[in-house]
Amino acid sequence: MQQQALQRMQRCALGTRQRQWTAPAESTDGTTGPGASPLLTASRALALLCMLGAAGAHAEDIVIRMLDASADGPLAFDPGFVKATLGDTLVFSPSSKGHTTESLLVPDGAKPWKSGYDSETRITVEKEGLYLYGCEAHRRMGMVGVVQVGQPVNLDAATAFAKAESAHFVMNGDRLMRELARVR
Ligand SMILES: [Cu+2]
Repeated sequence: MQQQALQRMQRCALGTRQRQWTAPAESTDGTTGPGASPLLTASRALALLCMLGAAGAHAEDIVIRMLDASADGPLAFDPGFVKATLGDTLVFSPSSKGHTTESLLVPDGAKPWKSGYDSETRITVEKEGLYLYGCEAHRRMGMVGVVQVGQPVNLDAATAFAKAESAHFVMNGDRLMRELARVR
């Protein structure tokens, strides 16, 4: 069927020049053999690009590393602030050992999460707003992060939570408020 569609496109494209495309004798993909045509290859590439565009819809994987030490100090998620789009997937990567990821605050209707230790964890964000999260073992050491998805519809709740949470930190004391200040 695909071959027929390509032949139709080929005939259409070449019609004005009155040229007939003939299928290569030994090839079914149209890219090799004596009958191969650069135009057919181009139309195939175009069709492939269209398929990729439709399937991708710009949803992205966003990697957040769990680290013993980062540019922002010890015990950190890197990057500590992420701006994501609805449908993106956060990929928490256990780059150092001994960490987890768990949501501390999520927008209304969003699913909370809690991972085991040293596991890659994939979270697809399906509700707009701010997500605050931390590591179970190092939450009190300020191993926390912020994700913004679309508009920060729950900014007031997130700010109140972050202030209360930060009061318990024994290190990286200003990290959560700093990351939250990056929300736009
Ligand atoms: Cu940790």
